[in-house]
Amino acid sequence: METTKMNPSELEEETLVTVRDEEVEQLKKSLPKEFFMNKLELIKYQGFWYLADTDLFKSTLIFQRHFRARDSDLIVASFPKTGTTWLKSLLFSVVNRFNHPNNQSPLLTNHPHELVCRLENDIYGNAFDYPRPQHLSQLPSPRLFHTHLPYSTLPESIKFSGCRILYIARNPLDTLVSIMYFAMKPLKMLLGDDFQLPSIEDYFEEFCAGRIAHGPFFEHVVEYWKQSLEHPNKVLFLKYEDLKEDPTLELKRVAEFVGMPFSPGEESEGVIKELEEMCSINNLKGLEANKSGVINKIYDKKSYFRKGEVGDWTHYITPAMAERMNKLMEEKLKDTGLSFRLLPH
Ligand code: PAP
Repeated sequence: METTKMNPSELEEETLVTVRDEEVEQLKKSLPKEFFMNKLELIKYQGFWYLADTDLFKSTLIFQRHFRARDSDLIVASFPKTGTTWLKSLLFSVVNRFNHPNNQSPLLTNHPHELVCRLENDIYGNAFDYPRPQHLSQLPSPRLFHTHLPYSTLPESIKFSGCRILYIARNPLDTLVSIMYFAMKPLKMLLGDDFQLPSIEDYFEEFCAGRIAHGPFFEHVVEYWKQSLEHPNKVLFLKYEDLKEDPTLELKRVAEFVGMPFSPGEESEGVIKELEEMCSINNLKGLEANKSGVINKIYDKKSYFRKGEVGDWTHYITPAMAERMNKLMEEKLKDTGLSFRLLPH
């Protein structure tokens, strides 16, 4: 199980992989900079934006240099707030469905982010509760991981080993609203109570300019989309809106992709429906394990479960803004064959 922990004395005997602080600072200085809301420094590294004043940039470098993928690894990839938590819970349930009955699933007692850890942050960062890199070799296969990194910046061993990637994408307007809600507390912590929280209009401008952590959004999505077309056995491209519309179909795609298809017997016994129900937002939201406590010392566990709807943006985004986003989307997705549904059917 991914939650395997070691005690500190075992840790000391291991060599902790790292990148020297001076090197990180040197690199930061050489990179293009911008300010989110004229306040929060962002640095552009390998074509994408990172927050400068957090440990995440350093741990991203460590992850890029040191992670060694196994052919059997399964990696959830996503732009933030596009359905990561949902896909983590679905993938975990599919892969572990023969290991325990549903009423003993670790999902009932652990937050999905604790079961499928984020490589560049949970694992190579300094959140001590998670398995450290030196533990990774001891984890049983298939290991389940997550990353928010764009495809082009992934470690070579992920790109060129047999490991598989499951990418989840979501329409930009719902993604944007979800980011706005989620970022409130971390922004206050980073910038202080006096900081005037950005409005939806502010977020909209920054998002359209691509100036947002892990952005630009469309470039992130298109990179994975193209890989999924060129290498369909390597990258599975899922959309939040499709999962909402037909979870059974999408869950079957996930199970087939990871080499654990549902048998006709499982289907007729309602196994797929049970997994859907277990991973539904209402069920996960109601679990004690997801109601209190924090992830990575900052993020409230409950903040990963808000509304979970398609089209929630209509309550915040004006028709004029939506029109602008539509134009941008057309331009950015032109000739890719990719499109997003902005409203439920
Ligand atoms: P992360 O990238 O920081 O891990 P992520 O899980 O991708 O966040 O996004 C959270 C969004 O997924 C929230 O959307 P909302 O703000 O529009 O409501 C959250 O409610 C939604 N979400 C979480 N779990 C589920 C689920 N089981 N089903 C549907 N949506 C979900």
